[in-house]
Amino acid sequence: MVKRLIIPCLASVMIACGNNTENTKSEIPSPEKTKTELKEKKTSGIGIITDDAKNVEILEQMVYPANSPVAKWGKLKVAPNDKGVRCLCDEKGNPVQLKGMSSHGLQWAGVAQITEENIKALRWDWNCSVFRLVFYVDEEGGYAHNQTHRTRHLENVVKWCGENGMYVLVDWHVHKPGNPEAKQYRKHPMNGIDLAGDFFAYCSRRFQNQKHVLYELCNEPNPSSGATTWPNHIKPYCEDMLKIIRENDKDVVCICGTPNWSQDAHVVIGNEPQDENGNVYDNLMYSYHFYAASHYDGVDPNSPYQGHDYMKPMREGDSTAHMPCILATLPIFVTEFGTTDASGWSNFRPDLTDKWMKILDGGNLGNQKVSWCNWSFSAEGGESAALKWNEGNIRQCDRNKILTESGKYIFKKLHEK
Ligand code: IDC
Repeated sequence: MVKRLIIPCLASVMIACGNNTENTKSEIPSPEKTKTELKEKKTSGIGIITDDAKNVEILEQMVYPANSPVAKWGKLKVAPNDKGVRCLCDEKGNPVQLKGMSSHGLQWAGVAQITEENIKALRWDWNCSVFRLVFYVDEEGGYAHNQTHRTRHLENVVKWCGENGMYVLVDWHVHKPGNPEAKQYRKHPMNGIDLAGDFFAYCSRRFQNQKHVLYELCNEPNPSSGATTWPNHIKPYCEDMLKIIRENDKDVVCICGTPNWSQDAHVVIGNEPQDENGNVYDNLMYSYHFYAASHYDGVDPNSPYQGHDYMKPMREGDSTAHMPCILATLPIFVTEFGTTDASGWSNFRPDLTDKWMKILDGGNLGNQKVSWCNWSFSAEGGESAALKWNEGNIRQCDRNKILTESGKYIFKKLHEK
């Protein structure tokens, strides 16, 4: 197992880290570029959606346990905070900050152990208010290759999270290929189905009455399979998905992936997804991802990634790069972060993660409190994993024995006020 995973992982770090600065630059349009190369592509057009998805039975609204996050906060929305900055809010419009764990790949379920008991433990022992459910698509046994992802994982986990009053963030895990418009997602070579459209048609119809469901339209768009830009690929993709979702669920919070492994949120500013009448969609957020040892403040002497300060643009903006404070400008959700380097395998850095936590807890010009999910609730993928091993019900295990150093750190963070 480990051998199989190391190779793609190292490759992804090399691309993730090596290309970051370059790609960040190329995403900031120069005036000439705006006119020519970045002319926006029209929506690609939605492909085949199956009758199964279109006609799926709509579930009745669930009742959430008293004192649970969902009972307290209800259906979330995006609204302004005291400073007028859009952010995640409860049903009444008060800012909320969700905190929780992300699953690993469900196709490697032997290591992920997403069971009913463990969802319960995440809510009541770990104090999570959100769980991110990750659907890798075309990678080894992912959603495209196995029906049970929908019939079992999606159905069960949405139900179990609801029964425990915990929000569930359903993530369409774009990773390889890195373009959400790639045929593997939009017109699958096996059957020609618009897999992404079909997935969100199914979810948004089936769960339209559930207050605890949120959608991440695409994890980490990236250039691994060719140029993947906000205006030409990601925005048109998100507009297609929103058209589908909003027909069934007019206000569910949706989070758009951003270019360069969800690190270039700034390219969204002034160019947010719009409906057919040209109105920017409500209740939209944008994702930002970091792996603390790779995406840090640029001054750590032990890091190979010298010089680039990833924190400053989020916290206060960066005038030399003509970047406003992202957290004072856009509603952001850190749908995935790691306490290690971007491979997930090594370099656990609680000190650098702490610096990020301060920013996410409102330490930014916009006073925006940023929700987060930690990668990952599993024993896979190296030091970023929270568990050392996990065979079944974590409640019956000695926490000190099953948690990794990262797991212990995150467990503590989840209990801080
Ligand atoms: C990694 C897994 C690894 C798996 C690989 C598959 O840890 O076991 O083989 O994906 O491509 C991300 C991605 C996430 C990565 C993670 C660690 O969203 O899928 O998981 N990472 O590399 N972005 C930055 C880091």
